[in-house]
Amino acid sequence: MSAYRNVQFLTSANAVSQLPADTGVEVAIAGRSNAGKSSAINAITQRKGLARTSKTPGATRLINFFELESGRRLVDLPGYGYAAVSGSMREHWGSLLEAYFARRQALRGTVVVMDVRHPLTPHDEGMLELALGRQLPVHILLTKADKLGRGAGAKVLAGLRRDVARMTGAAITVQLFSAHSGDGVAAARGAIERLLDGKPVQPPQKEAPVGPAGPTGAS
Ligand SMILES: Nc1nc2c(ncn2[C@@H]2O[C@H](COP(=O)(O)OP(=O)(O)OP(=O)(O)O)[C@@H](O)[C@H]2O)c(=O)[nH]1
Ligand SMILES: [Mg+2]
Repeated sequence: MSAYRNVQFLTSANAVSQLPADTGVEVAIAGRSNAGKSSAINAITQRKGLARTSKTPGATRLINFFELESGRRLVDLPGYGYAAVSGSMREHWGSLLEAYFARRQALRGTVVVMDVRHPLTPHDEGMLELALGRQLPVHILLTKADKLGRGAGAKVLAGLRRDVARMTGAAITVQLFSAHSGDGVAAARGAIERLLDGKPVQPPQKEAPVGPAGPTGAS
């Protein structure tokens, strides 16, 4: 059974003119080529084979749109950082992604997928800047967590949380994930649902009351 009964592939785009109607809400999935974006989409929707996965980097060459429910979409972006693509192809993808992030009104947030064994490459940092440029939240999946022991995974998680915390003012949340073991899949689905609903992935920490009733207001 799928988590989304009517989930379906909607369309592919290789140019801004081919993007589907900019209505409803969507969350984009970005990440290095071969990081595990398409596998993450399949695990989260519980639909094997919905997004095409491959051992060969560069499998996803177009922007692929999947409709979870009417007006709610997941967007599989082409992977970046794949050395074997030609320079002109890389430029084409780069400008397509920039245009998508600059103009897409339906976009509510971005999930950035990183291999837990190689997190936060310079390309990932560029992606975070692009995704955060619109002041939209970012949720990071540290995937292939099954490749590391629990202790090692927890250490990478803590380190990355520390690293992204310095990107001041940005709403970035991080979790461990594995499409193979299923670890973190339910949490990732919850995060995407919150992004689609325009809610923070992690509710803000309770702060001490300020104002007349708070400590600063007492006379
Ligand atoms: N061990 C392990 N392997 C994974 C996991 N997720 C993906 N993989 C493998 O990593 C490879 C790439 O996965 P994809 O999901 O196709 O990666 P992608 O990011 O969509 O790649 P591009 O479309 O090329 O950008 C495949 O061989 C997957 O089986 C995971 O959680 N654990
Ligand atoms: Mg892919």
